[in-house]
Amino acid sequence: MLVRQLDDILGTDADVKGETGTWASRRLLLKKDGMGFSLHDTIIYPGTETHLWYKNHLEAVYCIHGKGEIELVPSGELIPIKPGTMYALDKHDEHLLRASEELRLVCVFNPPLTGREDHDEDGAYPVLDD
Ligand code: 9YT
Repeated sequence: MLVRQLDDILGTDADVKGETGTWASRRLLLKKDGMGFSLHDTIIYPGTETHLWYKNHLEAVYCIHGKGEIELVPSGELIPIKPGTMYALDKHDEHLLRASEELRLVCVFNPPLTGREDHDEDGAYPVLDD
């Protein structure tokens, strides 16, 4: 059984800050843990917009704090995000994620991330081996 505390991850290699400067991802479970998914406690900084397009991954997101919205690309459809909102990018949906207040999101990735992945210019993560 694996037991981890967020406090033990802060400031380690599993505490990843995006190059965009718009988010921090505290990676609680990674590929090496053998669960078949990775699990992240993600902060989206207030007043930011992040372009995301996970071409190689499926992501489910559950908001536990804050306020924001998603704009789907190219349709422009707006989806509000507040505590209790879950969204799953089951179609590798391209989108813009905006935080009007700091968002705290529980994020699950399949396939699991391996470590310190950051977004490429399209907002995707590469598929990496350990
Ligand atoms: C919602 C989202 O995808 N934000 C970007 C960071 C990502 N969740 C991660 O690596 O934890």
